[in-house]
Amino acid sequence: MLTIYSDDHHLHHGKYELIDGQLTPCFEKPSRADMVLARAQKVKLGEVAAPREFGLAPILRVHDEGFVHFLKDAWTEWQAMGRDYDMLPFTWPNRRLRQTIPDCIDGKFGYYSFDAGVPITAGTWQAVSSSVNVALTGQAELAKGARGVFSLCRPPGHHAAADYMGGYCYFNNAAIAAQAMLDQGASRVAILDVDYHHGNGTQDIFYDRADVLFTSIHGDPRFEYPFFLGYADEKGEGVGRGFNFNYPLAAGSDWSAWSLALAAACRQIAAYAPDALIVSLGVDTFKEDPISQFKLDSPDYLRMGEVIGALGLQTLFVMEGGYAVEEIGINAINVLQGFDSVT
Ligand code: OKS
Ligand code: ZN
Repeated sequence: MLTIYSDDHHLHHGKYELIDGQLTPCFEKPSRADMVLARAQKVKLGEVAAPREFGLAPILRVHDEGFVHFLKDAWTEWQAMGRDYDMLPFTWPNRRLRQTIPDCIDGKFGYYSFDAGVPITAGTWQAVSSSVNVALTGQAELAKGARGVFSLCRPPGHHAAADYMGGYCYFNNAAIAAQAMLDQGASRVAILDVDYHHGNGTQDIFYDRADVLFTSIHGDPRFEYPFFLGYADEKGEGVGRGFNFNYPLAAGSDWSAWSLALAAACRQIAAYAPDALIVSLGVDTFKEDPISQFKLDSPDYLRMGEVIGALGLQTLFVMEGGYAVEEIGINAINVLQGFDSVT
């Protein structure tokens, strides 16, 4: 399988995030993608290609213009305040607060985010733009006829909605790739989000649409981030009703429970008969993941890839989460090798 990868992700390396009330070194760090790339090369998964530049147009098909320009100019505005350390937001427009866009950078950051898990550094814009290009280059290869392509995106994207970021995610790489497929003539695209966390951003972007089916298997939001979306009764709205499916699972879920949800999601995807499938590939479902509570083991990821491959669809894998850095390469690449083994 072809992998799309850029070193530009190294330009994004936040220092701290808030976990359990403590400022902690960021779990979402450059070594994650380095380990996945190293494993792809070690097992000779296939060619590794650099992304092409797609510019802002495909991003603006999904994201709000004010949001995109906020992200583009944020570091410059921050520096103009005499600050040279990581940006973090700290105030959000909660219930009964005004949904207005303040002039100052701190106010704007709160407006365009939903948590403090999105540090902005000097290289963040370059890294997040490049991550989108990695997804779009993979999409272009799929459009040319590839059966499967791996977009090794970093930073990840599935928590980012049209006009807000959060949870290590800035631009929604998978959603931008899905919209590009539709814009190039696809009628229906399915997204399967296997990351441990609910893909709230992707769900929100396509919630009122029937041309994208969104399915997600994740830690039950009653106990797990992002807490405020990802419940089983979220089925879509308007013409999008019946095109959104969530499988929240209990803490401690292993492959036996997880694979039942996968089988159900795959039945829905098959019934939808999409032109292509996008997999939001997070491997934070792993038993040793430091911030997650599922119990998948490394061989389970081979099975995951086989089940996804058995759908027989053209499939774009887009990297999302996974923080057990020692095993992230083995686990992510196992999914792709499992997929390749049935094609
Ligand atoms: C707290 C971050 C909470 C978890 C963020 C989860 C990111 C992730 N600062 N999403 O898939 O892996
Ligand atoms: Zn995750």
